[in-house]
Amino acid sequence: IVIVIIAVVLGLTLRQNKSEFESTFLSGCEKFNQYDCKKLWGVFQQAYVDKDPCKVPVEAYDPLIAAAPFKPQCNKTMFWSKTKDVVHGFTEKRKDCFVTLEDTLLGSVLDGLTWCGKEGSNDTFTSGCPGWSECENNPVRSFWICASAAFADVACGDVTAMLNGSINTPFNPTSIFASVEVPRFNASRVKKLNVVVVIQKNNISNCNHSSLKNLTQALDTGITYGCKDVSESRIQECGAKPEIACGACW
Ligand code: N1C
Repeated sequence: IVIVIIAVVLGLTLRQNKSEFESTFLSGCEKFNQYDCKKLWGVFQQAYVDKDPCKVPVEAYDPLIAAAPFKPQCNKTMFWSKTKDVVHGFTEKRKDCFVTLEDTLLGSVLDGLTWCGKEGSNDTFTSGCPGWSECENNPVRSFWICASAAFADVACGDVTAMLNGSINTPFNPTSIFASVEVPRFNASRVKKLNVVVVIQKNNISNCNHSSLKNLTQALDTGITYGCKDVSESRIQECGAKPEIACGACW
């Protein structure tokens, strides 16, 4: 009898963990109307369940992206690298100006989450999953690469990227921005890339940084490049004052 009770409690706990992640996914999804969230959950799970968590390739998420495709939002797409908090602090207040991947259904639902599967199980696990660089083909990293590529594919018009002036290499070749997004900007869709280097008190880089030369060289011929050093306080001011026109923020 004791064993049965332990087994039932254990079974319930495991089931609850599983449905906690599922509930997070579903409630995040339901904030966006017009999607069949149960169906999306099923498609999402198929990318990684019952798989070695180091053997989930980027393409595993293609069906998910196809089921919830990104809509082109010309002149409003915002990319970023190592500036997540500044960018989202700003974009959450100025949705009229810019949209990031986290403002889309898939980006917002999965932002900040960790998940993986296990061979021989149909469950989703949220602990004991491989870290970002522990193995290349892990479920979380492959998702962000797949989603970032698809998001960059639909970028059009003038696009913006916020980079960090407080680090040694604002345009880092190992970042998703440099390795996945920039190479997919297509001159037939993207007219100009506006880089904003976020300047804090102790900045060590700015628009003159040598890594940004590599960025200009990586751009498809035909895409114009511009760069501005903008203080973090100015970005916050623009977030706080909706009366400032998007084009006048910096
Ligand atoms: O490697 P990064 O930055 O250059 O990636 C940022 C870049 C953005 O332009 C986004 O479009 O790639 C996209 N992206 C996300 O939207 C995203 N949300 C959350 C990439 N990664 C994302 N994350 C998590 O941030 C992800 O799990 C990984 O750990 C970081 C990468 O951010 P970074 O190194 O600052």
